[in-house]
Amino acid sequence: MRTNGERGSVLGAAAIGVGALGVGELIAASRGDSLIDAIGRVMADTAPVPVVETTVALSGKHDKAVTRLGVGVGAVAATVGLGALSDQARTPAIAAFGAAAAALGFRRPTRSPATVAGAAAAAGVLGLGLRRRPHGLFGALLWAGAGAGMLAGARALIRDYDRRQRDAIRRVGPLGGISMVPQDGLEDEPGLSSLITANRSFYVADVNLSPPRIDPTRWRLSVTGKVAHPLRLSLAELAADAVEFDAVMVCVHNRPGERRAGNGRWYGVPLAKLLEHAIPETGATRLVTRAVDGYTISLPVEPLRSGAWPGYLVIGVNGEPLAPEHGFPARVFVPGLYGQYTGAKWLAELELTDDSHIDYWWKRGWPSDPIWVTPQARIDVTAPGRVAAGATSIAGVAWAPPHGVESVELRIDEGDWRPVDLGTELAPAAWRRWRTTVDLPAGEHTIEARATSRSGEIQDGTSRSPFPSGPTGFHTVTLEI
Ligand SMILES: Nc1nc2c(c(=O)[nH]1)N[C@H]1C(S)=C(S)[C@@H](COP(=O)(O)O)O[C@H]1N2
Ligand SMILES: [Mo]
Repeated sequence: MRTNGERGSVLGAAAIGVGALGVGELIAASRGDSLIDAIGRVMADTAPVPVVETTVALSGKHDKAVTRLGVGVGAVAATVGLGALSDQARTPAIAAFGAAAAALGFRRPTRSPATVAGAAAAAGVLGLGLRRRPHGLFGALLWAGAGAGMLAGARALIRDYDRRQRDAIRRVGPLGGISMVPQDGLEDEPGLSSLITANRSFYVADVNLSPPRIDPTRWRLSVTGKVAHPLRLSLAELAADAVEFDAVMVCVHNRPGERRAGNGRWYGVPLAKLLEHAIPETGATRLVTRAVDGYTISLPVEPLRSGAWPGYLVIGVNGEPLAPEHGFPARVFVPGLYGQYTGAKWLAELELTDDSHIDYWWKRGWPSDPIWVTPQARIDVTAPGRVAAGATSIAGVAWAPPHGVESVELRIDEGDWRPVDLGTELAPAAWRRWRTTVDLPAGEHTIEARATSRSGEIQDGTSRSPFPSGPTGFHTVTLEI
């Protein structure tokens, strides 16, 4: 049993934790940076694969919020732990914590003097606060309230920096254009995914808690390493060589039926063309796509150079520059490869190297060779639930990039597979919408969908987790009539 005094001291220590985090975050945010996000990025970079996979599976599109919450809870728990130490043991422990947090400000992905200062100040506040522990509920509330206020203030400062970044992007102006709103003949199906995914609804997946901010007027893309002609190109110079293409991007974590996939009309420079200008030297076997924070994804040079893999350096989507969270000002996209193999967002350089470079996911235990997206069909219309008897419309999207969708079939109550009607194909690498009408008697029914690619690959119905080669299985929906 805990005594009242012990309970009070735990509460007091927790409140001091909130206060210290608030001070650190506010100082980092004065320059638009975040101590919480710096800690979160270390967690993302170092967490073992099963922890990452479980977090992604359970938190869905809230993975970043869940990580931030984890940092907050962890900081408060650590403070309670420090509070339980003797006075002599506590000082070196706090110094160690402070130094570890400050090191994040020197670490490449989140390098920031303001984060270093914030971490040092947070450690100082922690030391002082835990020595003169607040007494009673009132003291604890004061600390927690002040901490929460500073955290809110920090968020407001960061939002202001983000707003200025969006303004800078807006000044870049349109990039590419949706000259014509694409149509596929299935426009009259309410509830069906749009043929082109709107930029604001496009899924976000990356290891950054917040997108890096890049000044478009100063940014240049470097093509370096084993090349005869290194290049340095501005956004305007890249735009001069850009072309439009339609393609679906799919995250390797997208289990059947999920929405970590989006279809875009992209605007970019063919990588084959960039390589032709740069002229790779003999021995340049890998193209390392490196983000401004050092994150890398590497691709084999040969198929990109020959055009066998039609990869692009993308600078726009759906008529606009890339949004901050989608990699502004540039990213690499090879339609058909899963998102985590397709190339880096927030691109800084393309480096041609030999096979010795170990990229981000390879280091984390994923296969070193790129993984291709497998055919997948998703049921959008007729959400799980009760439906009236009679003819029911069932519709969805399917993809099999880069070859294209040959057919989509439905199976009801484990009966025979029956083909559905396909919308017009935008491009083989794009997703394809489909629709059919079924007549179902009263009762509960199971509906499954599968896609077949034009290269003859039939969607695999075995349920398999994303790690290590991508998920498989059918999207299954239960209807009650
Ligand atoms: N720099 C950088 N690029 C990245 C990632 C990342 O973490 N950092 N994640 C990759 C993954 S896993 C996916 S699925 C796609 C997602 O792109 P989106 O967020 O624009 O949908 O970006 C890829 N490019
Ligand atoms: Mo991903």
